[in-house]
Amino acid sequence: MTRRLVLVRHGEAAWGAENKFCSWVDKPLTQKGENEAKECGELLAAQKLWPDVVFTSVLGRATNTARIILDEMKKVIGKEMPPILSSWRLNERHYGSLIGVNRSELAAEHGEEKVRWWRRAYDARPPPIPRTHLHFSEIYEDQRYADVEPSQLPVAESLRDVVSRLKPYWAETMATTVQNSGITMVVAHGNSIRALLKLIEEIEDDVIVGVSIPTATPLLLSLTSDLKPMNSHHFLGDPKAIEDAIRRMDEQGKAEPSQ
Ligand code: DG2
Repeated sequence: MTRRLVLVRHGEAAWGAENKFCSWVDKPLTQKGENEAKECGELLAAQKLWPDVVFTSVLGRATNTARIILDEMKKVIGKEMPPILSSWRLNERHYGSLIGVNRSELAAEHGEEKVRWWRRAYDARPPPIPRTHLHFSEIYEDQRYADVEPSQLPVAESLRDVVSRLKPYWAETMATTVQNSGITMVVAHGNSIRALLKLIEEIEDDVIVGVSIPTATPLLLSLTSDLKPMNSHHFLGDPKAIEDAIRRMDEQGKAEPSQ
C-alpha cells in the first residue's frame, strides 16, 4: 500500500500580513488565512485525501488551520474526525532576536542578501532571543511547554537545528503512524515543513535553500512501506497561483516588497 503524506503550512496569520517574523509567537489567523484554509479543505476533499490522522504544532495558526480544513472536508466526505496530535517539535523555527521584526525593515538595515541568508540558509542561526524581548515571557511561560525540559526549548534555531529537534518525533512517533495509515496530514509551518521534507526526501543542504512553502497550499508525498519517497513532492492546486505565492514569499525579504 502506498502511504500518502499531505503537508500543509497554516493559512496567513496576523504577523505574516504585517511581514514580521512570527516564529514561536502565537498570532491568530487573519480572515484571509481562514479563507485560505477553507479553500485548502475544499481542494483536499475534491482529491479525496481525507486523513486517518493529523499532526500539528502547538501554535494556534496551525491547529486552527487543521480544524478549518477538516470541517470543510467533513462537509463533503462526512467521516468521523481523525485524531489530531500536536507537538512543539513541529513548531516554526525559532527566529531568536528576529521575532517580531519586519523583514523589509531588516533588509533595509542589513541588506537583502543577509535577510535571504537568515531566512533560507541551512546553517543560519539568528542571535538568541534576549530575556528583555517583548515576547520572551509569553513564549517561555506558556503552559503548553510545561512538560518540556527547559534546556530543550530553543532560543534561536537554524534549519539544521529544526531538523535535529524534529528528528526524534519523526522517528519515534510520526513514522510509525505514517506507516500504519493510508493518508497522514501534517499542518505546521514554512520551516518545520522544510525540515520534514529534508528528513524524508534527504534533500541536500544547498538544495533546501531554494525550497519555499506558501500558506495553505497542500504538498503531497507518496511513500513506500519503508517510507522511501516514490517520487518528488508536488504541490496541489493551480501551478500559476502557487508560483506567484512563492515569488511573493521570496519578495517579503526585499527592502521594498512589491504589493
Ligand atoms: C514564518 C516563516 O513562519 O518565516 O516565522 O514568520 O510558517 O509560521 O508563518 P510561519 C515566520 P520565513 O522563514 O518565511 O521568513
